[in-house]
Amino acid sequence: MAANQQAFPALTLACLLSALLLQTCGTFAEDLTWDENGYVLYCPCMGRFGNQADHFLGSLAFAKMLNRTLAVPPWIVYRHHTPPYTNVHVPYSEFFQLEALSAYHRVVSLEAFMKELAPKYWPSGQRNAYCFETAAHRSADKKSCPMKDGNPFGPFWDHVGVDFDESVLFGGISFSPYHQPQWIKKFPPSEHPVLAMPGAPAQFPVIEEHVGLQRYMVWSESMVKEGEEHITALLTRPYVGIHLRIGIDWQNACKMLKSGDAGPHFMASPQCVGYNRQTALPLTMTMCLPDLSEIRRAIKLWVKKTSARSVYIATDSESHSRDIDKLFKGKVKVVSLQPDSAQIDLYILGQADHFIGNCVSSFSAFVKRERDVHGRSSSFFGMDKPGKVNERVEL
Ligand SMILES: Nc1nc2c(ncn2[C@@H]2O[C@H](COP(=O)(O)OP(=O)(O)OP(=O)(O)O)[C@@H](O)[C@H]2O)c(=O)[nH]1
Ligand SMILES: *[C@@H]1O[C@H](CO)[C@@H](O)[C@H](O)[C@H]1NC(C)=O
Repeated sequence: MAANQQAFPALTLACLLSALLLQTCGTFAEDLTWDENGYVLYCPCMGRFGNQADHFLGSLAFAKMLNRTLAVPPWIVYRHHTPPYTNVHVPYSEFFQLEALSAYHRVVSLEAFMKELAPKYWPSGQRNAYCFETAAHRSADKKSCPMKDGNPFGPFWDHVGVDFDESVLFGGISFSPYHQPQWIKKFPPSEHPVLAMPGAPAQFPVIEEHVGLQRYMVWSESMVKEGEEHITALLTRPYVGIHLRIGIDWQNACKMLKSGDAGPHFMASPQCVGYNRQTALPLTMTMCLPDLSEIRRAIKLWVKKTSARSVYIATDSESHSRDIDKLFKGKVKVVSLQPDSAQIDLYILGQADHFIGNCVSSFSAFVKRERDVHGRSSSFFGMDKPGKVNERVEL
């Protein structure tokens, strides 16, 4: 722990100075001592928010399994149709409290790691990349990890200011607990202090064992404030929140179900058909892509069951708010905010008195997990009781 004693006075001084100038001391100078047990770094390079969140939970578990500190990456937000027309890297703490993760495991933001620790303990010239042999075989020399090849990989590591020097390859192991001893043996932190990987050391969708880690993802104060303001201004409780994942990209994805060879496990579907492949319930087209009649049926059912006074519609495209409005003849307020930030939709759906989600969407899965943590009720289009096939009722 000698390293800590050296690092700390320097940090304290920097902290004092910045405190005098900016009054921001406590936020980034807290306990940034080097962890002798090493770090896990990764790029959340697959998918959008829902996918990244699934991967985040698995990565958090992986870091804990190896007893390494997780360097929590920023979220990658794809803003290709609205300014600034490029990838935006949003610090974890803008959406969620970084400190809340500490109840489960040691974390540091990747930004703080780069600023405070990397210059001294992971300097340029010593930055190894770690990846599967199979990933490296696709590179020109067949032995380099594809850390910065293409988008979002290149922009991500450029954003954090990292170039990689050497590649360290591995094979025959997975991220599951079964291989924990191999990881420890192969990569002792004394020789491999920083495991930096091109993608998340986790599965998609999140495995059943890690679903409960959602409880450590706690909304940031600013998100709570903004979300609550919208709820107060727009909605009357009780309210039903619905997620309509029905846009053109989703229509195309769901077409794969038609051929019949997708099976019940398709993207986030284990959340509603069950995680066990042998006992999984069938995944229907209605569950993937509910049509207007199913959307109407489910909303009507849950508005009645919960005596809801308003309905909140989050959507990737069309809100169908006129059609939904007609169902209640003005007696129930129907709201679709279509906010600039998807996280506002997630927050409002999370707080609803009942939630109707899309079984196959990881965006819905985020909401479902959060609601489960707090004991709030959820269902899916095409599945009123999660884990039970809908009875066919002709309307
Ligand atoms: N604001 C908002 N955005 C949404 C909604 N549904 C989908 N999106 C956007 O579409 C993205 C969907 O990607 P993911 O979050 O990874 O979740 P997914 O539904 O599993 O979709 P795929 O990535 O296409 O597999 C979200 O991250 C949002 O950016 C919605 O109801 N509201
Ligand atoms: C895990 O790492 C922490 C911090 O480096 C250390 O204090 C602790 O002893 C380690 N635990 C085990 C079981 O190795």
